[in-house]
Amino acid sequence: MFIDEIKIHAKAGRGGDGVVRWRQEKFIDRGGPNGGDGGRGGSVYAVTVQDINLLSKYKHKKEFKAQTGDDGAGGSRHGKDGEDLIIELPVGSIITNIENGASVSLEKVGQKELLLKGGVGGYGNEQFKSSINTTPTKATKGAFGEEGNFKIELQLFADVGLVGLPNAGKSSLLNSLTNAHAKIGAYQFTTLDPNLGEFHKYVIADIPGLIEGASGGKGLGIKFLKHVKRTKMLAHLVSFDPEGKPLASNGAGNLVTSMLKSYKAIRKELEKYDKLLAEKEEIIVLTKTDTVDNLKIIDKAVKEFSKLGKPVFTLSLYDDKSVKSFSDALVKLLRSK
Ligand SMILES: Nc1nc2c(ncn2[C@@H]2O[C@H](COP(=O)(O)OP(=O)(O)OP(=O)(O)O)[C@@H](O)[C@H]2O)c(=O)[nH]1
Ligand SMILES: [Mg+2]
Repeated sequence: MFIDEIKIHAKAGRGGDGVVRWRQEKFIDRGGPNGGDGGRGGSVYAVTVQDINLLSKYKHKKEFKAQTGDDGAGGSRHGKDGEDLIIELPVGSIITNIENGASVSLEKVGQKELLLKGGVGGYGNEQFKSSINTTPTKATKGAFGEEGNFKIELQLFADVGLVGLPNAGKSSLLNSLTNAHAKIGAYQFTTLDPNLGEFHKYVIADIPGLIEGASGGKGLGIKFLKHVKRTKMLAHLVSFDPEGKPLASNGAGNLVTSMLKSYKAIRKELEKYDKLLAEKEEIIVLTKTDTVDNLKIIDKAVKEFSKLGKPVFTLSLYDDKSVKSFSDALVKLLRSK
């Protein structure tokens, strides 16, 4: 299952204690102080990785703890530092410290952020040696590491987000343009989790679950709309074969009208969710042209959709040329940004 929000508790390591030790010298009962300092406790870091399914790995792991520093030792030996704890999180994660509200956004693979600092080690008695006190019996304890509760929320980053009614052909298009292997089915809501694919160094996301009423919770509701938020451009797919009905029963006018209607219904959901979403750059992709016998219907649809003032493309997955020319146009569009 795709998980895009988790809560965790994390704790940095406590510093090791400083110790009181004495040099062993012949004939001297108590040599000079040589108790070493404690090691630093391990810190907790978040590191960004590509895998968008990673949060599900933490479903049952809610506690994270970095290593404690070792105590100092005689012979001025410094305790070993505790190992840092690295929590891998998917790119697009927003980490919020629940107590103080501080938040950091992971936007690039490899990005590393300090979440909690390990405690410093305590001082050994050697540190307290001075001209007036040559035999200090004082050492200090290691400090506690920071700890905190965090909310981690994933909001995908994508260059293109595929939106549209169920069955519009979003996952099919994602698979044919990218390395993705999204599930495809001749029924609605085949896709229950977002899928990502790489397209000429850009990322395309298949955003499932939009139907009329989605912003009010219908279908998969708004669960995935947040992933559209940080998507640079929307490709809105509208199928020539929305219900799988034979076209004979549909006049050209009827079909194009119903396509416009379903387009507008989705637009309304986007707007209701977030005005900014609706203002995003959008291209319109009219899919499944192979299901249309009368080419005039396609022309009419292109004409009507073009009135919206956005780029309009037509394609069929059974027509390689149409996929290729869409793909070329999309690359061009993305590169022009
Ligand atoms: N005839 C035809 N069928 C297509 C084309 N593209 C996709 N399909 C079919 O349409 C159905 C739905 O395709 P999907 O890619 O699963 O659609 P989707 O938009 O991802 O659907 P959801 O995941 O349910 O939102 C599948 O049976 C596909 O084989 C096309 O160009 N022509
Ligand atoms: Mg799908």
